[in-house]
Amino acid sequence: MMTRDLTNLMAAAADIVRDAATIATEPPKDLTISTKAHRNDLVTAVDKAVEERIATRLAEIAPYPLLGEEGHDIDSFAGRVWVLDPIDGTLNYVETHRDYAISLALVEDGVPIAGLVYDVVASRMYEAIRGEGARVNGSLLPRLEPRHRDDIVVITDIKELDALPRLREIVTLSRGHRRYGSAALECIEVACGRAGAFVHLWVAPWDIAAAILVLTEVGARVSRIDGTPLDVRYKGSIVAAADPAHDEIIERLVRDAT
Ligand code: 2AM
Ligand code: CA
Repeated sequence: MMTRDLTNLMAAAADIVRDAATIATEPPKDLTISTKAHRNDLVTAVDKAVEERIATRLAEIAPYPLLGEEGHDIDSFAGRVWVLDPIDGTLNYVETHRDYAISLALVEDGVPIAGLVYDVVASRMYEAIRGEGARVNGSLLPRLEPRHRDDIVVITDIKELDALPRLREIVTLSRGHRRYGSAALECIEVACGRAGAFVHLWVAPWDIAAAILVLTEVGARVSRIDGTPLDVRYKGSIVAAADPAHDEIIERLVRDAT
């Protein structure tokens, strides 16, 4: 598929995502909240309805297999696969009513080639196509300026600070830390230069497949917490940061034992 075809496909996918977002902003009365096994892992009927709407409409325009958090599985990552999180930041959706996103990536042989992250409440559509840069509502995002570890805001959570004492040191020496509760939007904060780094111990393919492309298209670096490459097909940790902060964080976390 030519880049132009991919651009047209992702424009159509963006329309589908915006349309499905109205289920979240104006949910039908019969959708009720239920809980998964963990009390913090809320899933609403809205997640499922958004996923259903997007899956149905994507099948009409580009019927690739779809991996979705709320009930769509795939046999393999061979060829092209849609990867969807219908609501990333479900707890925010339920509790704070902001900072949640729809994340949709097109992944080819395990590598994201196009991605959309829609910040629903802010009405901001972040888009990236591999090699073509990243955009927000159509405007090109600038490449990131170099940032150093001690000169950035770090997005991370108490779980990470408890598990990684050296991350706590990094945060103490940094400008401070933030936590928004949507991994996709937290990656976007880094991609837009508002935060210098995002560190999370446990993200799933649907949380980050689209946002990673936005990050790499603006020149951010992305890896696992031990500095090894991040393969979006597998769950695991993520360190996303501007250069050279990324190397400096990994250096402190893994290589610098003193
Ligand atoms: P979700 O809202 O789609 O569940 C919150 O820490 C961020 O990490 C959210 O983006 C959340 O996605 C994601 N996440 C994925 N798996 C998680 C897990 N097992 N525990 C906590 N957060 C998880
Ligand atoms: Ca989700």
